[in-house]
Amino acid sequence: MTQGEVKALRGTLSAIVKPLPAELFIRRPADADSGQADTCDDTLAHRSGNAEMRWESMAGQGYHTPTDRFFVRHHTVTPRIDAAEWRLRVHGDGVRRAVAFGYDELLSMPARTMDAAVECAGNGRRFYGTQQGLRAPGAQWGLGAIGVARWRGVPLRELLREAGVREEAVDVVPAGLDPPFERYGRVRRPLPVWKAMDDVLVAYEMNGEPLPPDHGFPARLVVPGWAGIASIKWLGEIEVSTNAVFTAWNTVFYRGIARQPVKSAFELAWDARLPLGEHLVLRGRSWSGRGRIVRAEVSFDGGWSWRDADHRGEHLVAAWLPWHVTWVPEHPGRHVLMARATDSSGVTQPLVTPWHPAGYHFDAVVQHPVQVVLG
Ligand SMILES: Nc1nc2c(c(=O)[nH]1)N[C@H]1C(S)=C(S)[C@@H](COP(=O)(O)O)O[C@H]1N2
Ligand SMILES: [Mo]
Repeated sequence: MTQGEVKALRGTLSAIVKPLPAELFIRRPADADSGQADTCDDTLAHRSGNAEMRWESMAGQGYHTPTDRFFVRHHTVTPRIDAAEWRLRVHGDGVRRAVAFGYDELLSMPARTMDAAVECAGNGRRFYGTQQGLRAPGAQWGLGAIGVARWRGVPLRELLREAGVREEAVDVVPAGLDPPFERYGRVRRPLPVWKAMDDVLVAYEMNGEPLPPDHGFPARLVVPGWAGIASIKWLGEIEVSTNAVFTAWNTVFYRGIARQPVKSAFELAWDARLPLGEHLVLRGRSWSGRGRIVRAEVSFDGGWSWRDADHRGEHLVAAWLPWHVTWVPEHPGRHVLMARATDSSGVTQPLVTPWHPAGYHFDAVVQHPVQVVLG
């Protein structure tokens, strides 16, 4: 086989279509040694599509996460869908009539643009083990299972209105066209009808381009503030039900979670090398699914004292707040950087997150190690 043939073959076997260069991504395979098959992220390692964004790759970037480094999280593989053949069906006993939309039809409807984060509920899971001494099963994400993009599409409520939502409707259940996941069938995550009618987008564009295959082409949901699983990719159908609906994705996995908690990250590599005695500008971002970020603080002494970080007030409800602080490292060797934020609901990141058996919603301050070296 030629190099090209090997590459092509690998392409057909891998879960993710886009390149995953090591300077942009960390692969996070399913948790092989947990012995626990019932956690969502425990797909077989060779099929699992977990690629974490390296936070240092956001340094020098603008507000949005460029698509080439946006994290990817799949239950199986990226399906290749022909937009000309594709239909999005809206049906169920919660609507007056079943309707279907083609790709061109969707593109011709009144569109909205929205800056919003998509973040995996398991983002930060590894710190249950590394900081709190109790490892949670599942992909061991650092803080890079989040991205903020500029999404464009049609508000979900417009599609639901065309189908005529009944007063008795309770749940809206979008399903993906990716292959069924183990014995659980297609990825389906029920949304309460109030959220579906509020701010959910049926997105067909990401950062000004058609959605790429890995991020849901031809269309995906973007559910602001909620755990990533709500933002179903490769939408094929939406069932509206007058009963509460239960699927694996609100019972076995991701049970009882909706809004994402407050978190913060530095745009720095893990164990980054920083020059001694220089005026450094350290940058980071904070976000919350529950409101705007109103304050970001940084500590260089293990949490004894905190300094306010500066920001320009660019803090959108459903996205993140970029901030920066200056620091002159005065001693060589290992240091720990800490950042914490407060959102408009009044919540400040704690030092310890209560244990969660599936490792969701780690929101404690992360201890970020750096090495100060002679410039
Ligand atoms: N159809 C489908 N939608 C899906 C998933 C999936 O496996 N299949 N994964 C979900 C999860 S768990 C997350 S965190 C986000 C990740 O979105 P991204 O890959 O665009 O970053 O997609 C969600 N939507
Ligand atoms: Mo996720």
